[in-house]
Amino acid sequence: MKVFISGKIAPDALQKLEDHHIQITQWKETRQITPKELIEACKDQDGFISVGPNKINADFLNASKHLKVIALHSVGFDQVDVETAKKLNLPVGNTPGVLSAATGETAFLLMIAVSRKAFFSYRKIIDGKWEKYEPATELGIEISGKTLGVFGLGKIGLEMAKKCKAAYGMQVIYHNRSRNEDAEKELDAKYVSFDELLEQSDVLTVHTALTDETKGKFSIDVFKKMKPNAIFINTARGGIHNEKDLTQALEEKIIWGAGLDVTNPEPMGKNNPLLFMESVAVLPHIGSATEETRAAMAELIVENILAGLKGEQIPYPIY
Ligand code: 8YV
Repeated sequence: MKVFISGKIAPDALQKLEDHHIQITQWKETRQITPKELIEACKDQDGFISVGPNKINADFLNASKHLKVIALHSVGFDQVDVETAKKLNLPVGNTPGVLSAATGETAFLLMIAVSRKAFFSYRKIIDGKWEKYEPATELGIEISGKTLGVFGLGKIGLEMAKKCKAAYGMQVIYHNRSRNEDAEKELDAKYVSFDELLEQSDVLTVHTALTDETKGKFSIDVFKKMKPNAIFINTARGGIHNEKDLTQALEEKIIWGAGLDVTNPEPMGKNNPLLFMESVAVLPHIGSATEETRAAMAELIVENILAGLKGEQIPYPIY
């Protein structure tokens, strides 16, 4: 059996596939594979491990119906045309659960970094601009005792909320499509409407999937309903906030700061104004990038591939 991988994955996982006598072809260039190259690369394959933001759209799926399985190197599957995959009866699997802790840690890191203008201050040193002591300029704000608002309180949101409550005694409010009773019990989290979430959050953290419903949800009208001291954190998908509107909200001090692990587009351009703002911290989509999590993700990928190649039900299907 043959599997194409559009990037590098944890070596143990590669070894496991090879132990099963699977012939692997890997995309090793530093640039992302193009849609045309991807179709070509999957032509003679039995399975495909999708690393990176490949569009698993109708064009790709219709040209690749011979595949027995597609294993995503992600929990998010907004890049997949699920309806077409279903129609073609082509199993697609993801990596649920195992990246919640790492992504929660990234959201927490961004919150603290933003609150103390850490990235901006660091760049001042690098740029040789650490000058005389100024007690009343470029000040941060404190987090202790403030209100954390979670937009999408699932597994990742829960990890972030637990840390915020334990470390800073934050009150947790959340908005979801459905109630999260476990979080209500465990963290005394309070369910609120979307508008209440905007009005009451000191830190608003996004942990929902990118869907038609959430695409561009955080627009200027939404930012205008938030507190002027609010910090906006997004470690989910860049498409959930409108980047132009977020920039405006920060420039016009409609909100206080923002921490992003996801941008739109990715990669973000090096001259993007957000990179030069005092109370903004941007990371290059490293939410799940820990040794532990990437190894765990790779294990689930191997399970999906092995089952799919045998024609069995894959253990982590997206539909
Ligand atoms: C992935 C992610 O690393 O799982 C997700 O949804 O965003 C990240 O963990 C990223 O999608 C690259 O494959």
